[in-house]
Amino acid sequence: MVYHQLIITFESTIPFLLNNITMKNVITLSLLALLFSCTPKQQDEEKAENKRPNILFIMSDDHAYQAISAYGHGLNETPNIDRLADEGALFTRACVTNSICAPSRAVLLTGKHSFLNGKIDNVQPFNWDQDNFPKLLQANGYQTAMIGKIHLDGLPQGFDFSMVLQGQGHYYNPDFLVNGEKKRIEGYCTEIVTEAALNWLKNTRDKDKPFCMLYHQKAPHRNWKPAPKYLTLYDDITFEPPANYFDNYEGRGTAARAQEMKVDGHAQWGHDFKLIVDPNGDSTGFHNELKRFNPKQLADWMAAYEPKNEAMIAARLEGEELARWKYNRYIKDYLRTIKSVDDGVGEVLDYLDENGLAENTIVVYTSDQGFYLGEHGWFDKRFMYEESFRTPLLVRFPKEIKAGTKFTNLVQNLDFAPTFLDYAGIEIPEDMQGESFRKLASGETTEFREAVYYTYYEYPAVHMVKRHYGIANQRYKLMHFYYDVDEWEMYDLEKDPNEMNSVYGDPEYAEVQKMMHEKLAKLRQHYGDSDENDQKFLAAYLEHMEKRKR
Ligand code: SGN
Ligand code: CA
Repeated sequence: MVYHQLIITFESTIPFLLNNITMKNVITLSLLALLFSCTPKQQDEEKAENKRPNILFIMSDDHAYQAISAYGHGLNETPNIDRLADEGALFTRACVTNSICAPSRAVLLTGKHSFLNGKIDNVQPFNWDQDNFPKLLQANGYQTAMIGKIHLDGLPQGFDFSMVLQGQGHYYNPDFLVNGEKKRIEGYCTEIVTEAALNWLKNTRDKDKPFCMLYHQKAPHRNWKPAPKYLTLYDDITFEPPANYFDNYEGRGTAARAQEMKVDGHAQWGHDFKLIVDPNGDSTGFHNELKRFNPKQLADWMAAYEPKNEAMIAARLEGEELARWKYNRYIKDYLRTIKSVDDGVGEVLDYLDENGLAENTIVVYTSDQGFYLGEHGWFDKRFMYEESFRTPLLVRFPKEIKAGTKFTNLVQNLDFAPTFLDYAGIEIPEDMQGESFRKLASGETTEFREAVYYTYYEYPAVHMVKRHYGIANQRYKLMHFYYDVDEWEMYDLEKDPNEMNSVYGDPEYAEVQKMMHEKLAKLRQHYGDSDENDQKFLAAYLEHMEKRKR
């Protein structure tokens, strides 16, 4: 076919050449043409057609959907992450089962709720011996890698290659466990993780096997230290805080008032706002964090921050003005760290393009949970309120997912494991609790679960968000806060999308309330959760914390 076309082109454009050509030359020319017309990229693509798909799972830490431009909040630009929505699907109401780091990752790996996989909070150990989806992929011929933050102690199981931060990890000059061996790498964490991911893709993996790579950034986790090249990004902009930044928590229960996660109240002068000396002239202790920097990193940092810090102190801000300054310092640093995450996504997407892998690779971008960007006056997460209950989710798989699709379904992080197994053609174990969203994403069905179940346990602890569980469907959300309170809250998200007024106990909602209680009881039973579980985990947590004190 290609040969034929070549001859026709030759005939029509340069006939005199053809007249003078011998048969031997024609054969040589046509072989050459064949070679050039079928580039290595196309060859790869053709081979890939019959292959099981690769999985590139990109997870960042605490990345709020409000800070991805594809979600349309107008805060920042993330052109590379947005590509996944343009060329694939954007899930607008993806959510988590437990809005905190390590438990969220345990749910991702196991496809089971926290109360079943046992990792209920950030502090108690995770059992790596249990089944996880990378183990199953690996056993079925996949090459697997885990690079970046996993926040689960111990040597990761299920990976041919692992390079993981220890615990939270550091933004500057981080320590990694590379296949179990400790190694400090000089540089900026987000860039190092991207480089390692590319290196594995280019040089390490067995190219004859499908791959599954978990590429996990630490950013934009607290305390939001930007890369050297983005230290002054947004310096010329003033951000307007969300409308409910000055929330007074009327209309909600004790839990919303008792938290310790206010930008103007709980965030710290040093650790969060990066002042070395606070407005009273006292040392904040932040200089200790800078001891990790090398001389060049330190010089760049000081040059970028100190003039801004000095100007702020000289301005003697108070009240609302000070609260606005704090919001701006917070949001700018947060968004600066995201800029590096987005750059990294661009680099790996380019690699897929350049190597003919884009067609047959499922690319997912998500976060371990959402985050408050000043809504209700907060940073951090944990609550079942929308900003932290939801998480960004963008999925590209050109073979099955139509470009530019949007889904409002209640997809959960619980669904990743079964979904990936489904794509890989591997049987989904009976005890996985999530649901594959493959058919939903491809448009083969519009049916999906109607309501989701949520649990949160880490209390008393940093940020003081009370223990709670709840149910959400498309319109309503019912939550129960327990342990040192016994309070219910319910929200009508259609009328009150920012969850400013609980309608629990409102006679107008009596029917809805009854219906939601019934659904919640059913879901708890369906997933195997109960008050006894809550009490058991509470006792275990309190005992663990007691031991840690001793
Ligand atoms: C650290 C942070 C907290 C954060 C938890 C959990 N403090 O303790 O602000 O809520 O991690 O985050 S910091 O001093 O380390 O910045 S999680 O993402 O790992 O769950
Ligand atoms: Ca997190």
